[in-house]
Amino acid sequence: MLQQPPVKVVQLTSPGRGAVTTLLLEGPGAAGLLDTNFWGKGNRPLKSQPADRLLFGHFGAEPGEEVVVRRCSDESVELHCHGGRAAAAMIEKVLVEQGARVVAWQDWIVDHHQDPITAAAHAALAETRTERAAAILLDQYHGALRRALDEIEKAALGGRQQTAEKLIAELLARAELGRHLVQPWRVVLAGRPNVGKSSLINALVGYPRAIVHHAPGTTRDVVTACAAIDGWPVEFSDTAGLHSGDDAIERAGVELAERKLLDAELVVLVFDRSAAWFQADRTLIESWPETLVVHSKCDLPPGAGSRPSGLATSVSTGQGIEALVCAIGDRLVPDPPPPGVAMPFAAEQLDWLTRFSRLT
Ligand SMILES: Nc1nc2c(ncn2[C@@H]2O[C@H](COP(=O)(O)OP(=O)(O)OP(=O)(O)O)[C@@H](O)[C@H]2O)c(=O)[nH]1
Ligand SMILES: [Mg+2]
Repeated sequence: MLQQPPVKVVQLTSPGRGAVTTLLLEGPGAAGLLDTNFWGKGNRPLKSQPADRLLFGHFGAEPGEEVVVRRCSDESVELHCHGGRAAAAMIEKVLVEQGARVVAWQDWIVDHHQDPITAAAHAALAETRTERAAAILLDQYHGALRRALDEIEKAALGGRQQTAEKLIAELLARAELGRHLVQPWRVVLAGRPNVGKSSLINALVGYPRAIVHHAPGTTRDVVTACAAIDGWPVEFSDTAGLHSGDDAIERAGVELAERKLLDAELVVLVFDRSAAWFQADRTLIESWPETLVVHSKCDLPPGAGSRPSGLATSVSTGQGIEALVCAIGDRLVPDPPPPGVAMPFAAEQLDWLTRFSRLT
């Protein structure tokens, strides 16, 4: 006789503290397994209750954990308990002792989709942070990327190699954007000490994330903050002022800053417009030619020396901050994709495209 597979227990809400944690029990015997542990009003078995009715009761030995239960079918039951790790962990432990198997939500998603692209889009949707990125992932969930891949395959099989290559190139050109639907763009603010980097990151994210002080050398560690620019997820990093000093802690801060700069997708170099322009400033720009140049403190009288073009900003008056946000958005995504466009967003999709392009 075939043995029945164990009931799966999947946590559908994010791990960690929250108001409510939702567990799904799925598989043959799911409602029966919950019945063994659930006692609601009148102690009527779950199976005898109408489907989809919300039932309040308790789970486990008295006094039990307060839960709300919904039987979608005999093979699928939702259980909502208090948020936080303890309640869900206790319920999972009891169910596992009775033969259930805990399944990670990512694996549960894969089991529920025939197409790996739909499964990947479903999982990525749970990880994405902005509405725009979610809309693009939703397009992939609804088949935009699958249709594009099918078209490539059809073109290649039909001997239309050039069409296939063109379509592959189009998709690969969007790969960087696709990667950032879940991973934020890394934007690093750098410059000499006291030029206003921390003030600027605070203005960009809209709250006082980094310490601002009139003494140079205030920021030593890398301070990060996440925001959305034009709907794209961005991680800003504030760094220690770049200079060569004797203080060991400051030197360690500068080394950290330099490492962060190497890892950046966009560097915003900040210069204090109210201070004189030095040769060291020019050298800094030459070291980071792709950078976005900002001249800060433009509410103050300008310092001596002619300086290269850049965006004038002031956190005191707000001048140039909106323009800086737009400039960062334009640099990261110069050519925003139209709605509904196909976009690869996972490593295995890029592997497929690269392998397929070698075959055509
Ligand atoms: N008037 C004026 N002052 C500013 C502006 N931006 C920053 N400041 C002042 O400049 C000083 C240094 O600002 P910070 O933001 O701490 O500079 P920083 O580049 O992060 O400095 P370090 O962390 O030491 O490298 C503080 O006294 C700020 O209040 C501005 O736009 N206008
Ligand atoms: Mg600082």
